[in-house]
Amino acid sequence: MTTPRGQPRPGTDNLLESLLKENRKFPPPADFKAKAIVKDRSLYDEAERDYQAFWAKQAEQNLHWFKKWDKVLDWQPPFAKWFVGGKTNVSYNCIDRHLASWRRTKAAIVWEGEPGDSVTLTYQDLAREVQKFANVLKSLGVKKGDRVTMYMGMVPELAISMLACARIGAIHSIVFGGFSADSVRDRVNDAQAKLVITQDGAWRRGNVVPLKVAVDDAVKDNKYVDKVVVLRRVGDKTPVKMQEGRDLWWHDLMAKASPVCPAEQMDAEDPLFILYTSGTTGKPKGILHTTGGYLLGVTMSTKWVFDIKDDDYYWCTADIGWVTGHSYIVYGPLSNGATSVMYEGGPDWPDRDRFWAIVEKYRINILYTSPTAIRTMMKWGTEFPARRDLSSLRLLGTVGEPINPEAWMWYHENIGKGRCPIVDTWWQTETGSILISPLPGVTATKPGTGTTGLPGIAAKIVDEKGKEVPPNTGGYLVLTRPWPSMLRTIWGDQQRYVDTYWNRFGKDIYVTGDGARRDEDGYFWITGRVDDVVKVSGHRLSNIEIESALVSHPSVAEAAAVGRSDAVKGEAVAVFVVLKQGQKATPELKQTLRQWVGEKIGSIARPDDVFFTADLPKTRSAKIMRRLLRDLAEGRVLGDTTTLTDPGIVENIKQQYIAEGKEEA
Ligand code: 7RM
Repeated sequence: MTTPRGQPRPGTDNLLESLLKENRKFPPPADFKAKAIVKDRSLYDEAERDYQAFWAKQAEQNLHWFKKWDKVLDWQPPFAKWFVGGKTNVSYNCIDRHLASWRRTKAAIVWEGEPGDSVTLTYQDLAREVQKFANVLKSLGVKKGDRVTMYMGMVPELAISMLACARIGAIHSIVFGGFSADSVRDRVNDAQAKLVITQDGAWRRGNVVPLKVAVDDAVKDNKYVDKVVVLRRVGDKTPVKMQEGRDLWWHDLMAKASPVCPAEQMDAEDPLFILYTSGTTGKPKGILHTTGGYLLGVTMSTKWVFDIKDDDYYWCTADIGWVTGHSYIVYGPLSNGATSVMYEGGPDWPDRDRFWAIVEKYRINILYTSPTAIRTMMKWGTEFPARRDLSSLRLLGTVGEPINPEAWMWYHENIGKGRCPIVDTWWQTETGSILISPLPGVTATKPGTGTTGLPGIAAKIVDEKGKEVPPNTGGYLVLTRPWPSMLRTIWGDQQRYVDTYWNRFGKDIYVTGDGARRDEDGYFWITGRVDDVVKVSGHRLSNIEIESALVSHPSVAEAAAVGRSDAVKGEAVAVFVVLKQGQKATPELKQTLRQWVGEKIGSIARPDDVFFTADLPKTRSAKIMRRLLRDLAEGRVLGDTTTLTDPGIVENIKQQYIAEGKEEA
């Protein structure tokens, strides 16, 4: 295993250095605290006394159950079952229970579309659309437990599809619209999806990204998919070929569908969705979340962390194709009966003030975005937020990667005008919901740290042997107690679930894959991944996946991919490529390879730097020395190279680096 980035390598890690110097503290503003849902530490104390009783009480008070559970937790490490025997339905909790009150006419989803479209769906509207689409699913033969893959942009119909699946017990698997046809194929095949939902094309900065053609390619030789539902979004802008007997238009199906479809009574442990995420091998992992525990995790964290109230307009800028969108655009907010704003487009279209224009238009109160977005805005300059009225904002959040204190301060001053608490929320696809975060009315924040575990969550930092380390020492971030929204398994690969998360320090210790340290206040400072996972603009990618894409190119013999730090994106991808005999290392080939990876995986994976090398640095046991390559890609002084088979290789790569002017002075 590589050295955790939490282990300081002096003079090498800018982020870590700035984190170590950070000691500004921001207590909750008095007026915020006075009105906050959580004002004191009693929830933490209660959870520590008996975490199972604590979660049971929350589940009882905050969710609707058709039948109460027999047992709160069945924990056979590393397998957990929560609310055993309980019956509930996620769609019922997110919709039906709000219909009995004044919330029936409240805005559930406020959608801001790209070329000037906008739509507001009240809870009643949502109830109608979801039930209609649930009936469509049934009419297409989708049954409880069947998998449905969605490959869509940020349209309300995506949320409607999710809730319709949840309503009838079908398991959804959403593939981010920026992924390639190959990625869709792998995910559809792995889940053995019966149905795919897509749209003709998606709007992106005034252009159309075709989606249906990618699905055609992805399901070409597929044995399981028997129907493809196509939403018309861009119309004449992109022609689609509808395959007779397989492809059906969303609007045709919906026109005939009945708006009455009662929610299925689901077992608390019935699967809700699969979401593929990059791990340390080339094959993405299908993270499986179930019904009751996941719903409780997102419901409580939304309430506690975002302090969501009935008159709030809440906007999470993530894409629903990632877990943040699942949990904090759709399920968490809707379960709380909140108004969730959903935006289809990019941050700089038609202009760089688009986010702030949306905040102004809807008078957004709570904004949840990523450090990359904040750093991008920071780079664009304060004139863009200054153009707009941001006075409605009362709470700001970030997620996806560590936030550097400079970006935190910029967010605090220029967006929050020094008035809004910032919640830096740490979590993963696997954790289902936020686990480490300040509570805005309780916790004094410091720029760059997610502070402490939420009520009921137990986290610590351990060394190579699993022993807890003293304050301010880097190590591995682990979780030492099961939590309701934890993943249950990896779809179709139980062994990989055990091996990836529970095999290093004991079968009841969850290994997050992150390096971190804890300060004297007990706050967690996440320093980044310690495995072969990169976070580019907060998007999770696997080094090995990128390497596999590269070696599938006819000119490439061998490849290594690493993440290097990037001032805006957090991390960027650098690749080292060994060409096959007779292939010429040309600038054109570099371009071709960058594009190739973009086509194989998705444009987010396109490498920033491509280096050609005659050989890759390997240990005597033939392992690629990625740490060394990372050092090289960052232009750092090289560490120990004594275990290398041929130190000359490194020298060659270094020379190339210098020749391209990448090394610091
Ligand atoms: C929600 C999400 C998970 C990985 C995780 C970390 C990194 C996420 C933060 C963070 C520092 C944060 N899911 N990460 N949030 N690092 N501070 N607040 O991003 O599955 O795509 O990625 O993201 O490395 O392990 S994810």
